[in-house]
Amino acid sequence: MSLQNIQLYSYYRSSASYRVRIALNLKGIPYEYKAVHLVKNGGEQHQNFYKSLNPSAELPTIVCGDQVLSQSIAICLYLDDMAPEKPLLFSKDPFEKAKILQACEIINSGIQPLQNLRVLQKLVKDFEFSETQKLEWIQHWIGLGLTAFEELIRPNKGPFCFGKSPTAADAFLIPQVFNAHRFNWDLSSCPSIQRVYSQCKDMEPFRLAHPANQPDTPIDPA
Ligand SMILES: N[C@@H](CCC(=O)N[C@@H](CS)C(=O)NCC(=O)O)C(=O)O
Repeated sequence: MSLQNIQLYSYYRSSASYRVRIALNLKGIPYEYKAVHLVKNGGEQHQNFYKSLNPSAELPTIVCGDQVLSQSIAICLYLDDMAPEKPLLFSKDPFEKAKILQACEIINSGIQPLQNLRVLQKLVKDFEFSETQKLEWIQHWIGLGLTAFEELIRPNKGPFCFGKSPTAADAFLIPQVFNAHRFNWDLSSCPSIQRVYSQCKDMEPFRLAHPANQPDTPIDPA
């Protein structure tokens, strides 16, 4: 896959898509936005066309010609391998790279899957969760994950998660902070995360990737 003419299958509020939007912007790689609505008509991610790109029926997916890739960590690693001359999302140093992956995985495996749409739909449909129970569930997993993330990055002086320039850890953290705000999880116990958020939020690669600024953002986002 060359990094020319990339298409990104995305949904404005999908946090995993938001990570890849930030990563592409940080690396200065242009892309065409292909919207997949996760809710409309039972979810366009379940349509055959999209499942032929990603059998997991999840966003994001990048496509370039006949080359197709999903899973945000895999995509970010690939972008670094293909464009190492651009700012790196992971470090060249093996240990620093592994620490960045550790941070990404706290969000990618420890929080996001537990608040994913299909999980919440199952809790409501088969276990009769009320809106209040659903919110408590989401807040519980956000709290566990972000508290661990805070401990992980606290020894660093910043201003980003791991030093003076943004990495994949920041590209994963900022969408999760968006969800913490969305689901009213109080970040006051996480000063390092708040510092990173203040640093990133107005930077162009992050601002352009924000759910409020996407081609499929509704005029009145719920
Ligand atoms: N680990 C995956 C997570 C992908 C994922 O769960 N995407 C969500 C949106 S953030 C999705 O497409 N959910 C659709 C559904 O639950 O039906 C990644 O990093 O790309």
